[in-house]
Amino acid sequence: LKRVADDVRCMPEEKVPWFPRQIKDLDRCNMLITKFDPDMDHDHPGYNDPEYRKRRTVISELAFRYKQGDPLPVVEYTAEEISTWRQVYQQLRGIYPSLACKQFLDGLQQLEKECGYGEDRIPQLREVSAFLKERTGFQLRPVAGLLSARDFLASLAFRVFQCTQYIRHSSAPMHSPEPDCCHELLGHIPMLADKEFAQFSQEIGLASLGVSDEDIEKLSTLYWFTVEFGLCKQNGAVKAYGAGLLSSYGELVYALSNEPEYKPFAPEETAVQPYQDQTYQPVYFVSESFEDAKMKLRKYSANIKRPFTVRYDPFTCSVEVLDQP
Ligand code: NLE
Ligand code: FE2
Repeated sequence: LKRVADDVRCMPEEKVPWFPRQIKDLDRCNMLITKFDPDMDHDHPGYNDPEYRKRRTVISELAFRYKQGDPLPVVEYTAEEISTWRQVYQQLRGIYPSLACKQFLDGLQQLEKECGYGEDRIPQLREVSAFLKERTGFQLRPVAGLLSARDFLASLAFRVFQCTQYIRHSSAPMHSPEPDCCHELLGHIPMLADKEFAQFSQEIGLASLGVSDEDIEKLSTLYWFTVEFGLCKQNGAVKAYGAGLLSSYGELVYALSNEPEYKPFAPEETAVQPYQDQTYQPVYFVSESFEDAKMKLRKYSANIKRPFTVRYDPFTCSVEVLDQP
């Protein structure tokens, strides 16, 4: 393998989209999708609540100002915010044992024992990031809202998970179309405490660097139906491993109710399935096991065409770009 010139514009294939090469380049991976913004979307439950919108602005500022390597911002949550968290936590905690996959339950148990998870307080990103770093090398960075798929996936290549820090509106605790701290802390973090899942998440990230818009779209659709809304068989029962389900009481119950449509997980087909991001999914993909979903998605990612290969150097936290052998 020979090393190619540092500048991607010099590569044989002309139009390789820019991608981060060093962990500090993630400061440039902050393209937001203003889809469910409480200031712009009339259907957002916070649209008519000026207090809530003000609070969102304050918390967004923390993310906009953040630079890689800064200590993670600490948010003093209000009594109302903690009460929303409590409601979400209590309700979900009650149904996790019967509906969540084993890897998730293990992770959550560790977080409750060692990272202050519980219904009485909202964990701070700073402590959760330190916990994950020790377990799987993942770290968190704050983000102001829903990110573009390309930027979100790119951060995974560096074992960085971009997390929102605001909480959903108190009038709609059971489901939110946009990510919030309940979604990150309850849906994603327990899974990211699993070594293999962490490895697999980074591989998806690496596979996304510099690929075409079309491949990003497919990869993010796959991410959607697995990491966000995936179901898998475990000991003869169907369980949830997707973070979007594990942070929404309403959708978690619905997804395992036999009411929606279920299809076997098959990457080529799943990658082109149109998806629903306003409300519950009409269709879920079920894999034979958690491992099966991981293996199939990993295989798919590894086969995406690129005129170069990438390799992560954990010593320098950077991505090396190499010519195709
Ligand atoms: N529907 C999820 C929830 O209510 O927590 C959020 C999904 C974000 C993709
Ligand atoms: Fe998510």
